[in-house]
Amino acid sequence: MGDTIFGKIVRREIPADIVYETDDVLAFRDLNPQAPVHVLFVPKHAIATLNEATPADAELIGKLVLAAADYAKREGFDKDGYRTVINCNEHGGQTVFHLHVHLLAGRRMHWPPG
Ligand code: D5M
Repeated sequence: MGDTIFGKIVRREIPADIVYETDDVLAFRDLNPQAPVHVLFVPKHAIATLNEATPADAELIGKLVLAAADYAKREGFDKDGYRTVINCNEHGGQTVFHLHVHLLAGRRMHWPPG
């Protein structure tokens, strides 16, 4: 699979506002925030989309989602709540083809999403 801007951020080749890191996951603020808090959680080992994920990726994807939850708790977003989103391909609104979880917080979210 091709490299993306998120791969460059993971390798520290381009700057990002990094807010959280584990051995397997990096999180940084979205350049185009859709909520007062908008952080992207990316696995350091790239998977293009959820379509490419296999059972071998189950542990990594679990760690990715748990990283978002851990950060949300650490920052105190857990009480009021927050939203996590994974977009997939064109209709899902995916623009960067390195799997990532959006964490949105700091305001009430709408449903259904647009
Ligand atoms: O989400 C891709 C998101 O990535 C979108 O909200 C913009 C954001 N983005 C794009 N480039 C950058 C950089 N360089 N830093 C931080 N955030 C970035 P998707 O679900 O693929 O639409």
